[in-house]
Amino acid sequence: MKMYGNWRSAAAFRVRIALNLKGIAYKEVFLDLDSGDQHKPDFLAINPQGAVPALFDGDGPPLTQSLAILDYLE
Ligand SMILES: N[C@@H](CCC(=O)N[C@@H](CS)C(=O)NCC(=O)O)C(=O)O
Repeated sequence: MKMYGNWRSAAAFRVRIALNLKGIAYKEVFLDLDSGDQHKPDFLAINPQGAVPALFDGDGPPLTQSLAILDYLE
């Protein structure tokens, strides 16, 4: 899996913790929220809400909203 996150995002932490507890391998792409990476067109194409986390499972569509992602992982 591939997750877009940020080191101080509580929502991204939620997903990171679940991925680690479940032993799911993932790669994390860190967005610099202070610099506005979340508002750049490349990321808005992934999550039009301009927020992390966003998770990709294989070639599937991007998953957003941390609680919905937790549900998906479960
Ligand atoms: N309800 C969303 C909240 C996502 C959210 O607000 N993420 C924050 C970081 S914790 C963010 O990306 N903010 C972007 C910004 O501040 O522009 C979730 O649980 O995933």
